[in-house]
Amino acid sequence: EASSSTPVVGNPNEKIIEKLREMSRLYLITNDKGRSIAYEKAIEVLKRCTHPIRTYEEIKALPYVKQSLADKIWEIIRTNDLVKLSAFQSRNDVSTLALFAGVWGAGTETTKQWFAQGFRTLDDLRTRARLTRMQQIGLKYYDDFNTRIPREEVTRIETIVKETANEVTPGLKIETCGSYRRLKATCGDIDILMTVKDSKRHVHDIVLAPLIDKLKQIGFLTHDLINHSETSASTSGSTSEQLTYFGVCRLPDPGSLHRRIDLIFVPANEWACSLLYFTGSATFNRSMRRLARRLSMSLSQHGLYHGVVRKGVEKINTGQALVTPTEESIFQYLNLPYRPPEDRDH
Ligand code: DCP
Ligand code: MG
Ligand code: MN
Repeated sequence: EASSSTPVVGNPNEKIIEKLREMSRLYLITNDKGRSIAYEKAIEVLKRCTHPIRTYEEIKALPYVKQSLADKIWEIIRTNDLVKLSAFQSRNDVSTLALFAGVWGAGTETTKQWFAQGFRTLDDLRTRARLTRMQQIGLKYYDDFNTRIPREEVTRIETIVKETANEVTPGLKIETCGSYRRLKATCGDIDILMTVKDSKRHVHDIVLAPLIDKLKQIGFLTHDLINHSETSASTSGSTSEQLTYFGVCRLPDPGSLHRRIDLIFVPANEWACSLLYFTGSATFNRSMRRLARRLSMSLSQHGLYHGVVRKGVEKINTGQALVTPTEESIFQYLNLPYRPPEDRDH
């Protein structure tokens, strides 16, 4: 997603953070995940810092900040500028890749290809590129999808989904996750997690599919992007599967924008681990997984396992699943004090 999250008002290092955030975003766009993550880590460290950083010694004292990054932070403090960033931003390919990255359904490989094929504008894509059905929708609603959603609108969207779900299958458990659950003022999309008690696999197919149908009937869902609730109905055998639906929705008011919505249906025993995962942030999830690894455990959206034996990155023994009825229980297994969603940006 091209948009960045809401800036923390009043952070004493906001100017530095802003520039680092832009660097991280551009590295992601040019497919340099490693550098992008290094910048994100530095941003999180700075966010936690309650005083303005003024000296080189203070920068060097920050955890996770390596030499080259420390030099860049020092440059921002001294000159209020970052030469590398300006150079980055003025690069023809980077600004075009950034523009193309805003097309939902286009990854870094695709945007790179489009650039190599000589496309430079959204109009070029519209008229000359070979687009998947998802990318066509991403392009059509380019401005809508890149406009962040006010919290109040997410609440109204959530209400419609909850009311409709309750008509179709009473007793569904539903929680809006992602940035909304982390109490952000605006959200990039809407992430809704659902489960039903004692769900067996076949129940998923008779719950999610009718809900999607009903939401289409009332004109709320306008387009499908990815619908794994349909495909999974035809594939048999696999157990404990999460069903995902990625689509587009819109409130009935005139002038309301098309919004990206994810509906995720999970088995009841995976609820807490899924809730934790889909609440994020992605950075927080990475550090939780890293911590689990250090404790010979493994954490995913499906569950928490202990007694995991690894050789390098490979798992020699996948361990045993722990019972995780709540998010709190996951924190407990990892010997961590509980952190509410709004404290999970890092
Ligand atoms: N997630 C993750 N790693 C990813 C993508 C997602 O761990 N690469 C998890 C954490 C996210 C959650 O899924 O918080 C939802 O994904 P979103 O992309 O919707 O991210 P957010 O809801 O956090 O932010 P936004 O407001 O941009 O939607
Ligand atoms: Mg989201
Ligand atoms: Mn999402």
